[in-house]
Amino acid sequence: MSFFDKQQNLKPERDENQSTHPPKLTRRTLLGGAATVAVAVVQTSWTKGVQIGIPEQPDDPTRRMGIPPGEVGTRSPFEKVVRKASDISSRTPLQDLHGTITPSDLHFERHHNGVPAINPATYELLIHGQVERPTVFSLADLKRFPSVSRIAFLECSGNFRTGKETMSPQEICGLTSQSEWTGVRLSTLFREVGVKPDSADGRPGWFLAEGGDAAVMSRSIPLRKGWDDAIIAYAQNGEALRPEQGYPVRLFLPGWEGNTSVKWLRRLEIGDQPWQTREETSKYTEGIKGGKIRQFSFDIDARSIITFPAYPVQVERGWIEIRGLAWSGRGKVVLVEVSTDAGKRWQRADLQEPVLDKAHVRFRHLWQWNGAETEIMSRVTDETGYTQPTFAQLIDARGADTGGYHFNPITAWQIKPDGRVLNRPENWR
Ligand SMILES: Nc1nc2c(c(=O)[nH]1)N[C@H]1C(S)=C(S)[C@@H](COP(=O)(O)O)O[C@H]1N2
Ligand SMILES: [Mo]
Repeated sequence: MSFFDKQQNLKPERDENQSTHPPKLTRRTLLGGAATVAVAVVQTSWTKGVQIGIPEQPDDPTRRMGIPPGEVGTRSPFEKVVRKASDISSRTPLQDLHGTITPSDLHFERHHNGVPAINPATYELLIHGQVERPTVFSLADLKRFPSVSRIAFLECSGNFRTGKETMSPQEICGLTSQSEWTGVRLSTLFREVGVKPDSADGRPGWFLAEGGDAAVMSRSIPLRKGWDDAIIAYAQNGEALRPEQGYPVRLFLPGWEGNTSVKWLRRLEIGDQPWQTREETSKYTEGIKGGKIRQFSFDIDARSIITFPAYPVQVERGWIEIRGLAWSGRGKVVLVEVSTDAGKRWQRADLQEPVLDKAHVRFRHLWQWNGAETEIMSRVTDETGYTQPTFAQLIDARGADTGGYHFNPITAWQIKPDGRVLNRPENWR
């Protein structure tokens, strides 16, 4: 049946809530399904609108003055897009987003002792230790240096959950988000205070990054990363950092586990060995085969996930654009493959340009679903040649006790004959 045939089938809607007006076209009307279904969807979204407190809608918005501009924008009240939050973290609703930039108010949050209130006027960053000129920088000082902006993801290395079929991308791996970060290169400040490129005996140097929150969260970072691409960030997506993201200043280490991007940064100390802080000894280490524990797993391993179709959506047979995100902390994504037959055959997905270094990349793959039960999944390969592993490969490499960090398995979605999309039970542990 063609699009035009379907239009003929649409009958004018008549009920108590709506006076007679031309039937509205919905995406559903355009893409398939019986005409009666299309009408039902219009009514459903209308009813929802009333329930969530939308002011009474004129039948024709062109006949009534709209609301005037406000000081800050708002999200349409029809868009029920939220971070799901616990006491210690909130998660980006990956299944509701498009493109690659995470709206700042939907960036995931992870804090070890809450969000501190820091006055930017009295804020100070101390850089000391093995430097020629120990220095205290105000926020204004930091903003005077040459600045840099960079689009990159931030992911918590504890970003993996599974255990039931009814889990969305947000629940499985919502601790990853992407922003444009602006600040001063740490290498600029290193030169300013006189950090020597290497310690005298050639050992790699380290620096300690310390937060000014109630957790006083601290991590030891190889100096190399500071010289390479570390940013002392004061802005995110064009505005000052959000308090939840470290206002007024955070360390941002592109591609490295989120924990090292210390928020509410107040102190950097230069030294020649790691400080062995809590976050790099009892936490943020993971088991490897043979009962050993690996420390300082800084890089985020390449990962991808299909964000559409994914739980909780229900799909209809016909053309479906499979969409998802892929990223690697080690560089650029070079290949994303999608399987629509439970991993038997893989096809190259399209990557949205520009493909940026250490950044979320949007991939897409057109698929015609015939209505039969199947599984869909994606896997990414980065420029180092690393390919995203299966759950079984990860368990095998780590031994039984995975510790839960740096767990980036291929995520598969079951497509049920009725169109429900569910997390695959084989991923359970
Ligand atoms: N000072 C401080 N920095 C911190 C944390 C914290 O609790 N305190 N949490 C870390 C962890 S575990 C992660 S994953 C990231 C989360 O950054 P976000 O909340 O901006 O997403 O910040 C890191 N930096
Ligand atoms: Mo984290």
